[in-house]
Amino acid sequence: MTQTLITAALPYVNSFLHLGHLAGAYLPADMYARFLRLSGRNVLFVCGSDEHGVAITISAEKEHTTPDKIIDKYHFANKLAFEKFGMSFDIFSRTSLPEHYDTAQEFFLDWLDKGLLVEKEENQFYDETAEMFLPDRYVEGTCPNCGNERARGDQCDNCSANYNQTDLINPKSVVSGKTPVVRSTKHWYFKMGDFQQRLEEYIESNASKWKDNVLQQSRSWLKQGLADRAATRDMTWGIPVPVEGAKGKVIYVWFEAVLGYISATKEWAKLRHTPDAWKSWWQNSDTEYIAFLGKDNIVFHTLIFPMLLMAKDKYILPTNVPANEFMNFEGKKFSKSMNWGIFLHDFQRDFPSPGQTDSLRYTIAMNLPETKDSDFTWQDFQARNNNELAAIFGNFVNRVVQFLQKNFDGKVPVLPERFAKVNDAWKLLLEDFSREETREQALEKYEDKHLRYFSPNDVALIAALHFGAKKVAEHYTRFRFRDAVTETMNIARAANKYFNDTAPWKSVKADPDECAKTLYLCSQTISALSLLFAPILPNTCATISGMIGAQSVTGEPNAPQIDRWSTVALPTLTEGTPIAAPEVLFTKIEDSTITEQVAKMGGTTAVAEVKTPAEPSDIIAIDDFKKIKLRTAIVISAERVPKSEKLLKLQVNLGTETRQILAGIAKFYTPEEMVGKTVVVVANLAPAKLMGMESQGMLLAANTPEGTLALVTPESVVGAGSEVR
Ligand code: B3M
Ligand code: ZN
Repeated sequence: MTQTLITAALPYVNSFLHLGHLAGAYLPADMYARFLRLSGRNVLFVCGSDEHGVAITISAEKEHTTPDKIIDKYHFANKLAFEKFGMSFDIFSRTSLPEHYDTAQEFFLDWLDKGLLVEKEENQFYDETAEMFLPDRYVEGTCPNCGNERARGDQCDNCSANYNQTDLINPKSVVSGKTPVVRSTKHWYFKMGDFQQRLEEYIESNASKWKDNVLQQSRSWLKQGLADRAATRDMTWGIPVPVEGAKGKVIYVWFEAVLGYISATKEWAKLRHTPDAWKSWWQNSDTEYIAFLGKDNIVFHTLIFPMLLMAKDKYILPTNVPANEFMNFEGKKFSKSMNWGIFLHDFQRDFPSPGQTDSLRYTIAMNLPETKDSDFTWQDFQARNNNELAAIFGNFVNRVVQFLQKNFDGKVPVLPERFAKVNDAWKLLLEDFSREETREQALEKYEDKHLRYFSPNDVALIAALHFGAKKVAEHYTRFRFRDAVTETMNIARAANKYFNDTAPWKSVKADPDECAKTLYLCSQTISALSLLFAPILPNTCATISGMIGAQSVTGEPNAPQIDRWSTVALPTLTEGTPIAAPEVLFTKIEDSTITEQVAKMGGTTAVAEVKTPAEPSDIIAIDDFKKIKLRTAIVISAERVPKSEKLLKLQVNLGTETRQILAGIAKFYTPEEMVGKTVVVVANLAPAKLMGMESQGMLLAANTPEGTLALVTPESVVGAGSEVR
């Protein structure tokens, strides 16, 4: 198969994208697409918004607006957020386009023609108050499979079970909150049983390549036996069932959304003025098709979608479905209602630079939930940025470029006479390497042979590039993205080690020829790293390309189809090429920044105990106490106030705002100790001036028997801005 079609699940446009979406499907899909393009493969990467179904209409009701306003709002917001995140889609389409209506209706009529749809009157939940049938998520209840009390009508988020909504225990209408009644309604049912055997064969023929979680879910569905499944719903929002007498019925969202990949490809073809070009992807046995998605979408892509494609004939089926598990945030499941998690657009507002976007991509990539659920923490984000990207990759580039500025006129060194043949020798070395499987074998066999032009350090560096790139490629090909990223960073580590081991700051005086060669190798390594990191850090790699005067090659769509990956270890920069002054590729992230972000997540109500004063005359009414607004706050920064023994100047985050507070605690707490602490603040105290500075609140602290002060802090993590009462 010579070309690869990549799809990423079409996100519902009922909410903003959060980092969990990126980890589940989008980042691996983008890394994969970029890697393949950089390897010279013909790639088409397709995505778009999923704009129908109950997820959208419920959101519209919640936001007191209409579904078409909802889809516009989130479609454009998500599209922009994806762009800033560096998603290299060839097209990001939407299922509300006429193209998609035509495609979905065409498929539906074809199923009807082929006798694959049967009309049946069946029982469904009906809300008598709202006077409507309750499709899918319009009903909630207890999962018949695991007992989760907040299971949805079509699927349980806890155990991923799918069932008939009338199987729900204790069902409640989401619209009125009342218990629905059962009424009969007519629908078109897809005869899935007809495809049982072909689907079994399809799944088993892929068993050696597919991930365990994907196989297991698919097999367990098949084991239960495929029953008829309603392909229509009683709703007005959606694609109308193109049959007479079907007023008020639409095609079930899952039976049309998956076809959205095809419609999106049609739109892509149309925009390029080659309207038939979509066929060379979807109806071409030379296409390998990889579908990326999160674990809750598996069977829709391994069974339902293939079934619809089989039914239509001529279409290719997914070659692989490398679905991921879920990513949690700071140890807890993402929850929109609890404000727990990180929305992409919030991240982009607080960390707008392209380098910071890359740090996010890197951190998510290192924590991809490939085999089990994983966790994103802000501390990890900081550590990955500071200790890996900045300290290893950024540092190498920086040291080399600075050294070139200082000693080589800011240019790739011209090779001295003694080393004039280095490029030829380099080629020969790589030819020898390419005969060996592993780096160890290669070094053992060929190191000595090449010592005429290269030092052992040089040979080790070139081996790291060659075998590293090979290993990374293998990981990508097997959908092991975490390993791919780890291995890429190991190459950068080897580069740093090379700089240390060759110590050019010594050889520049002791052996200038050797130094020139070392820096020649270092310059080539920067160029190689800018390619190897491109699938993960496209922005940074584009910046580096600019610095070395090279064309930016980051696996973007429509770039010339050249295999650069397999020759990445060869020198590409010519002697004397100017290298621009170093740009800071990764800025260090301070503790206070992280504290601030942690403070923004979540926020439940804290209850502090209040002791009744001893003297009856001190007693106040509850209403008097209620006048004092106590809130938790997180200390973002702290510093001593010059000429004051007592005061610390603090910046504290109250959840919705940051305030400056001057606190008389300098004798008992150092500024360093204070940063990151959660304190209790009187939030509605009139501002006061202390030593010429404004203090916008007061901290609570208790007197200790030793005559010192002890801060009042909540016993468990509550976040910033929680009410204390
Ligand atoms: N819209 C799932 C989701 O956004 C769903 C995927 C459709 S893929 C065709 O969670
Ligand atoms: Zn369940």
